[in-house]
Amino acid sequence: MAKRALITGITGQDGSYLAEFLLARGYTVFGMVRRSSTETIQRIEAIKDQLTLLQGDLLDQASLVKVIEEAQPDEIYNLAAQSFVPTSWSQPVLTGQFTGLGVSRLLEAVRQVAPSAKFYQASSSEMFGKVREVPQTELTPFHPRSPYAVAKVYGHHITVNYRESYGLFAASGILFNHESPRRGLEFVTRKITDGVARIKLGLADELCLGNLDSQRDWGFAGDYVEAMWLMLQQETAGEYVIATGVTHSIRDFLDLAFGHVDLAWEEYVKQDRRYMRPAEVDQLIGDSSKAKRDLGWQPRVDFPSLVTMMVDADLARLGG
Ligand code: NAP
Ligand code: F7E
Repeated sequence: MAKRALITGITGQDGSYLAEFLLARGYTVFGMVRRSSTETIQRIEAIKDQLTLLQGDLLDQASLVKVIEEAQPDEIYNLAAQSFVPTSWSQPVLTGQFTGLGVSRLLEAVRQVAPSAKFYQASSSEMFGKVREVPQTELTPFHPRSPYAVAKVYGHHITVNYRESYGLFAASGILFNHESPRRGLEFVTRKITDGVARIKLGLADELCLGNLDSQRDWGFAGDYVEAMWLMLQQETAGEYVIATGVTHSIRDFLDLAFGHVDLAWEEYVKQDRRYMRPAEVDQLIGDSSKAKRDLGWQPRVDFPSLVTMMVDADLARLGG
């Protein structure tokens, strides 16, 4: 019989890639979506007929119980969150509710309704924040630098706690930044590739950014959803760092993205204090040796291919 998977956050970047990945492996896929006055299913438009979408919200316990009762999942992927770091300073309580306590609500519903389901929690490299060591591993202490990161630390620990308290199969992937043409437009990579395409096509003449010096370990979202799935195929649940092991600055990203269309970014990029953060994460670089060894996972798309894939997709979307 086909395995059943439930994805929260199915309308987001990762949710859409994971849904495609699971459908291709013969899964019956359920997606939890929250009510909205406008449609939010653009990223899953092409596959929506193969999905069962169920209405629920991480803020509403009863809705989570009902969604799990209806889906009867073998595997649950909790990808839903308020995921944009700057918004976590302007809406810290809401971020704590969605991104932190939302995990408790979902785990409680799993414990009550489907205790034998395997559970995946989307933890984040942002938990390392002001990093205590380089590169970061599963054992590196956390020092979160934003309300988002603090909420993710809570979500991470409560996942471990439900495993230890109730014996749930609850795994946590500590994923470093991963991007794609489906990345939200407000995140720096997509903001740059969209800006490059607009400038190249004569639709814009500048791009305003914040801190150009921070460094990130950027991978491709399509590679990273495979790691989520692999974590739930193991005999026992654990924590895994998922990263490329290579770090680049925003300036490196600008060099490649503008260079791809034969433009010099220095002529178009302006720095704007509005995009600076109250506390910054300066440098992230992950060591995913454990995932490579235990899951057999490794990234396929390298940094230059990721940047050019995103620029080309934005050029095509905007008519270039
Ligand atoms: P995303 O594109 O921002 O998607 C977030 C998803 O969560 C959307 O489907 C959104 O639904 C849903 N959501 C938000 N609040 C909700 C609520 N109260 N109830 C139900 N659904 C809600 O994020 P992503 O980049 O795919 O990331 C997926 C997960 O991985 C997130 O938990 C993120 O924090 C985490 N993560 C991401 C990265 C990364 O680099 N991308 C790295 C580490 C961890 P709407 O469409 O209705 O807004
Ligand atoms: O910022 C700098 C900014 O917003 C990256 C989320 O998926 O990954 C993501 O969080 C860096 C920061 O991603 C702009 O200061 C400069 O240093 O693309 P971002 P993030 O904060 O790393 C982690 C792993 C997650 O878990 C999160 O959910 O870029 N930066 N100028 C800028 N950033 C933005 N957004 N906009 C700028 O104009």
